[in-house]
Amino acid sequence: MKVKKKKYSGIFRDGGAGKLAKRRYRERRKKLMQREDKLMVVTGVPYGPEGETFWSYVYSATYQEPSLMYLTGINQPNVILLLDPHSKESDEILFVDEKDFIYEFWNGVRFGVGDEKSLKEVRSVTGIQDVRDIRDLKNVLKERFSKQKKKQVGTFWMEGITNGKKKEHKTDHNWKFKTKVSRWVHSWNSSGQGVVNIMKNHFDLRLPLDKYDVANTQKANDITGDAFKTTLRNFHQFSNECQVQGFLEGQMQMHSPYGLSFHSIVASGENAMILHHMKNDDDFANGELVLLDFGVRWMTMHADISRTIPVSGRFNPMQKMLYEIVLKGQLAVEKKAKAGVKLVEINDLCWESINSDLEKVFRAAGGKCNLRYKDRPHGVSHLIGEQEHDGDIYRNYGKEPMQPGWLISNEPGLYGEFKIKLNGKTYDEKIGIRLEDNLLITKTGCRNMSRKILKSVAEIERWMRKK
Ligand SMILES: [Mn+2]
Repeated sequence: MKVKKKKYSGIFRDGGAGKLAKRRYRERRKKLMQREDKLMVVTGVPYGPEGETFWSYVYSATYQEPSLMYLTGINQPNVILLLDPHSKESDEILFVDEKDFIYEFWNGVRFGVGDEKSLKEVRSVTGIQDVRDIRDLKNVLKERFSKQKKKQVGTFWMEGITNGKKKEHKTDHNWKFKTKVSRWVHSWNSSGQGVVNIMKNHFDLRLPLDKYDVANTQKANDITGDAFKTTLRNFHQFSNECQVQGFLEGQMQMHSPYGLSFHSIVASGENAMILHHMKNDDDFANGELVLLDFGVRWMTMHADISRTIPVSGRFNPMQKMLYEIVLKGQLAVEKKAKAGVKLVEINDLCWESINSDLEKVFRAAGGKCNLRYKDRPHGVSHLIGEQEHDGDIYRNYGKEPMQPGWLISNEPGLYGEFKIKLNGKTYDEKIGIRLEDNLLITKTGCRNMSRKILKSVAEIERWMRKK
């Protein structure tokens, strides 16, 4: 049987929209042009799927700068998009490297220019008609800039406010690109406004997911949930963190070619008090809990899930009590989350629920605890989308009313040393418990995209018993 290979799937993510993919990306670019109404340039990543540290054997199937991915679906390095809403010539130009056939012999197809056939290839796959050599960027931008009434150029970088102070993220490629373009624009017109940030409008468009991204998110959650279920069923075979990581990630990657959302956290016993424990090299001790934070991508969307399970297959009474306190906090968030509500509000609600239950349930039963933090260990929610942590990195979105289509994490946790005597038996453990689901915000409430991922004490124990 002859199978047609998906030649461009590695460098162009159609987002599940198939034949409509080009139109979908074009619509996004048009909307951004309407909002910004100015000349813009957006850069992709300057490095390939191995990232910036190729010596550490990192590989990510999806690695494009998310702002460029959102606007074009292109997943290859050294790509820059120019948008010029007032141009009569062409309102969008894609800049790529020269076609490199030796590179392709080794690594497979990559968009490039230099000959008519290669040019046609970029046009037909991406839908962008004006495609040029990236070495011409400066000259083309200068020429386009000279025709603008507004003497400014928009580009994307991360900025926000923390503790009342303006912050700018100055270590990534976006900042480097912004600095370069800024220098150019200043040399062409020192009296103009120079470079301005399009981050706000970009995120306003990008953060509410469309129907394709919602479907992709559901798929990512389903694969992640199935991998978790299979891991539970096989858990009796594992005696350390690394075995669980290998098995769990294998199960996820078997079902998605788009890579993991992030490096999995497998943290047993007191390791779970380290929020981002990633070394995953410890053996399990009898009776302890193990915290898993994991997820896979589908297309450009992510699942970001946490579960905490007993190594033995059975929660002890103290573990169950604490687990259910966390679960209750999580359900409070799910009940309250809807468009118009702010993340800071559900954050307060969550930690109030957990802290008050620690008093009313745990301490009231004679329990003592020494938490690793004052009132709250971390925020209960972050945005998810083109990035596992999406939206501005300073999380100023927490103070804005949530929009329908936002995808948020719901991840309460409890970390510290706990001691209690129950039914004549004393339990004394350093524990980290985190439960994380992904919620799609709607006008009237939210849809829990992770609802099928096993979570109750009874379900987890049942699946860990199944051989
Ligand atoms: Mn998360």
